[in-house]
Amino acid sequence: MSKRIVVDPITRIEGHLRAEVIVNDDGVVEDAFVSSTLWRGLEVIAKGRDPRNVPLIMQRICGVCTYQHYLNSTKAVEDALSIKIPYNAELVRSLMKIALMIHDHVVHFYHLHGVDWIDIPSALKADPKKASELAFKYTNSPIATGTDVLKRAQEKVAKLANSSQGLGPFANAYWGHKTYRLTPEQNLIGLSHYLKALEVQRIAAKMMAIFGGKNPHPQSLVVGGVTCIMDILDPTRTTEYMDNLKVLEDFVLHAYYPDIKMAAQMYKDEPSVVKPIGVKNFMTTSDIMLSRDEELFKTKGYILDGDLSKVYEIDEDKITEEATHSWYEDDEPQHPYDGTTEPKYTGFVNGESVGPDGKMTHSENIDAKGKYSWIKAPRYDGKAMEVGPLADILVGYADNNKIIVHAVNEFLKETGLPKEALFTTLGRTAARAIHAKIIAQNAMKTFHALIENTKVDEETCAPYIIDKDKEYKGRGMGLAPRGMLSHWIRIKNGVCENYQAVVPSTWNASPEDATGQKGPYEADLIGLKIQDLTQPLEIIRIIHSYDPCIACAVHVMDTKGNTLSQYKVNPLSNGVCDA
Ligand code: NFE
Ligand code: MG
Repeated sequence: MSKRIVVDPITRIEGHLRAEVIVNDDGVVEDAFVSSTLWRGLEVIAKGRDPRNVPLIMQRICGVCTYQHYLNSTKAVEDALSIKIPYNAELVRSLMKIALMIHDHVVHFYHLHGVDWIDIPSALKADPKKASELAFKYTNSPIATGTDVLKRAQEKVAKLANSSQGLGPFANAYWGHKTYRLTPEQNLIGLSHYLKALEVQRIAAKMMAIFGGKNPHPQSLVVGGVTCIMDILDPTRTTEYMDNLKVLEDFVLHAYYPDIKMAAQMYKDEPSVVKPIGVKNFMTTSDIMLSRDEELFKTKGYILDGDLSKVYEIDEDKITEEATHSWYEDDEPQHPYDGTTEPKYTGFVNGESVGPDGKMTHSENIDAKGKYSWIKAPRYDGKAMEVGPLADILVGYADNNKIIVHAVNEFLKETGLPKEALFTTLGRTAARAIHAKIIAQNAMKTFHALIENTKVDEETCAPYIIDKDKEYKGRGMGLAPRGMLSHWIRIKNGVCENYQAVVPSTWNASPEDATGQKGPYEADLIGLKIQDLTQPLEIIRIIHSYDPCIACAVHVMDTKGNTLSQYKVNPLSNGVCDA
């Protein structure tokens, strides 16, 4: 008899996501549904606002890819008003993106997804000396793997384990699960890098703040360019960026990437991560300016059904979002310029699912026949698409982007994996490290281009006017850490008339559409064998490989419109807020 497993929340950090799977008697997933249980409605808030303010509001979609919505929203307004921004502004925006990308990739692997691969308590059993020697197998210049550093990492976790809080941030996981494949020594290397990555992510955040004023939510972009001219022209600021970039590059090349090689070698026979993925259509767009004529990810295109022999050009008119199974009024596919976002919450239905003791228990379940998620279903020409680092890598590979081809071939050679392994969960997690490596190795080109250009040109902002008698429309497209992101604006009477953001996690976490076609998360779960129904680590590992960001995907409110909380700020109270 089939059984239902509910995993909720799948991520606590980036908004609420729920997965429900139906398994057969062999523990194999026969059907899967993924639901975002959170709605924010930022696209609705944009309406009627001055287009120059909209990017600042859109930035609040997410504090993780914290710069990305600000940037793409700014680009959308610039596209609508036909503004060409100065080269310096392009380069600075690119440098901020580079910092964001590496920040996000490192945080994803170590702090959000790494513990799906690295069994932390197992690291306490490791011999630090052996682990220290082992680290040289994966890189000639390992980081944070000296015997003393590894011993200290063990001591830190042992102290947590013996404290009243249990394992602290490492509590509540499926430690010891049969599908963990690393040895204690390998787990210890991963643990040490987890701790080191906390420092590295802080450095990356500082880099964004050098040109952005602060992080999260940098403040230096305006429609027309950037405002950080004094930082661009100050050698102490630019040198600080450069020095920090070297730290990031070092960590990516000598910790993150080697750890992924280690994981790839050890997990290549673990069926749950090498199961072929469900949606084999991948889409990406060009991004990351290196210089006036060079972009790192050059291709704006897509591949279909895993076929690496043909790259298709994107026709933006074919991008739609529909809501047959999403909690919005209009079911029909809509182009984002004309997209609507009218909430229509229908809730969950009574049912049962496997409880923590393995017995069936009453639960509120997803209404698979009706509406079941706040996430819409984006489609390209009616097709579901995966976006993200794996898509960027695969489409670039298919398009013969030399940098990408070299990086992918090197990874396959170093790990002994076949090309097909890219089309798996393991491939998706590896692609993100390859992405980080490619960015880290090329970022200095953008930096030098900025230094050279500021010797002859100090422009950072282009003038423009908004004619209230004219109607405009424009979109900002680019790569966010989780994939292709687009913001779409219509301007009328000098204000935003309509706004839609079609976000990476929306593409990937999409529910079914009217034809029954599933989005990547759902399709990926089907066929998955779960070893222990009370410990569905395999589900979590697959979903985390996409790095779901539900704050982004549905852009908080109580569904009944109730006030959640009220804040009274007293400006004379030395910064203390009364909640
Ligand atoms: Ni909130 Fe985001 C990214 C965007 S969502 S993290 O990357 O855009 O997918
Ligand atoms: Mg949207």
